[in-house]
Amino acid sequence: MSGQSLSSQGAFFDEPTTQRIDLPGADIVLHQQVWSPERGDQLCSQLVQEIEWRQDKISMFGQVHDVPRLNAWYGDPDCSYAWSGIRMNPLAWTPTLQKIREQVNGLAAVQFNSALLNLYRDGNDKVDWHADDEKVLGINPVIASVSLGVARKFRMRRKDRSQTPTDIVLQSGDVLIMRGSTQQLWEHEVPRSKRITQPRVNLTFRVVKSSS
Ligand SMILES: O=C(O)CCC(=O)C(=O)O
Repeated sequence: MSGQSLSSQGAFFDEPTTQRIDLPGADIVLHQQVWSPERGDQLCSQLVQEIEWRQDKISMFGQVHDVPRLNAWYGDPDCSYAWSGIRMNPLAWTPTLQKIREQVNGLAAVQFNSALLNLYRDGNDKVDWHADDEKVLGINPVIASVSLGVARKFRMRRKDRSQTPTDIVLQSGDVLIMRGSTQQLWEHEVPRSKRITQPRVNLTFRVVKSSS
């Protein structure tokens, strides 16, 4: 494991807890167990079945590859989104997503209008270093990231590399909220972890300012 690890690994809390993650230039709060681990795992299985997952492709150095995870984009009707040349029109909120959205809106005090969903089928799936800094999200976006299913490392590093990367272990039922200059100054990844055999669903709620 690289860097320091900030979150409890495998800890169990009876009550939701809120922890500020102290990283220079970042504004990050981790809400642990917004859903119990059991409820988080149930929601994960439900979303694996219910969501219209898509296998996107990415072109790198003249070759086309599968993106190493499945994705879906849900949102209000005018919230289309594009990243790495992939354009996504929003699917309509399902009742399950709508309930999750309402809870996350309350936690963050933000009315999110869209969510990017990632399905990591097992530890081979990953997301590479990036920041959620697309123009359509505006300056200093608020991103609320819901984790359901198996725990995975969420690694953060400063774009200027002035700090050792930091690992935050995200457990089933956790919500990580990033605000302020976090996306301007920091990048994140979910690294591959070959020994993990269970799925994880991640939902990053966003406010898309206008059609991209
Ligand atoms: O799975 C995660 O925790 C992070 C997902 C992510 O970085 C993204 O959707 O932009």
